[in-house]
Amino acid sequence: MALKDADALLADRLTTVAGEAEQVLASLLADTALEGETTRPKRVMDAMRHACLGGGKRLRPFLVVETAALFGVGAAQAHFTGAALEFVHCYSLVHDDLPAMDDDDLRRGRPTVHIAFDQATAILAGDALLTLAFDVLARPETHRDAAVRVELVTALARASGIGGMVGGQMLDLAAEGRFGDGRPQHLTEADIRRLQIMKTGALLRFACAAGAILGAADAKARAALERYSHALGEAFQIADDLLDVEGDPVLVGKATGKDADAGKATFVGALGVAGARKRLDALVAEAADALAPFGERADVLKAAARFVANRQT
Ligand code: GRG
Repeated sequence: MALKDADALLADRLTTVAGEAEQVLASLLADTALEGETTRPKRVMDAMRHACLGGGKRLRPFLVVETAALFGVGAAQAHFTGAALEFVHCYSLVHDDLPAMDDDDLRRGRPTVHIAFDQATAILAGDALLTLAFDVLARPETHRDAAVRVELVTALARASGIGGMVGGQMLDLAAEGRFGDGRPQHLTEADIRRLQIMKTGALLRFACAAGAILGAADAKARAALERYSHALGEAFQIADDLLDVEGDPVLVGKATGKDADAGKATFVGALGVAGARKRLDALVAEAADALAPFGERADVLKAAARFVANRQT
């Protein structure tokens, strides 16, 4: 497929999947208490909906849906796993925005949860989103086979927990000098890569692994998607670092210029803007190469790597 056709297909798929994801998320965030629950207090439910609905590119659900499609799994089924992942992503943003973490007032162009509500509600909304994610993965609607559901639960727990996103966030805060003498640590490019692989890469890798898990993919296909998602994750982070330096806060939907102010070690800091752009090109090529075994069926995922690398939001 020509690049411009693949980009048009991607734009169409991103819009469609985001619309579907919004509906699934909204239905999972209903006020009605489920079996085993007593009641769902309205204030924290409102905060969870504020965190999850009406914004966001839904890149992670998109990756689950599109990788699952490679193995013949329908979107209606993949969306439950996509929603679970989006809940973890949204919880991480709510907690990351808190004053004790990155201290942001604006997210997705709207007040962050602790500004729109209060800090205690934001902490509880994040906690409830994280636990809801695993509730959703454990439901039969996610997959009829309980062994598949257990594999998804384990993979998401590891991607989001101490050896994944939470661990990466801790390394990031430590690198800022939060826990020592207050001076930022010097990180090598390899240190920055490891931090990124954990903090932002782990959830993106889970998104692609989830498609393969749902589709009972063989080891070769799983390895190809793992290679793709590694390249995509690094490209995503470099693009994020570039947006912080060069992005338009109105388009990005949050404050920019924060990394340098916080003394954060970033890819752009390590490689320079030109070096970061060169690395982005290499990662987009690597992502496309990794998907070669799937042929044209993976064109939309190749286009997603280009989109992630060039994104303005
Ligand atoms: C609080 C445990 C804990 C972890 C926080 C993800 C994270 C770790 C912090 C977010 C800081 C940040 C802005 C990282 C850059 C990558 C990132 C996750 C950007 C936001 O993701 P997008 O662009 O957002 O997919 P949307 O709004 O489109 O969903």
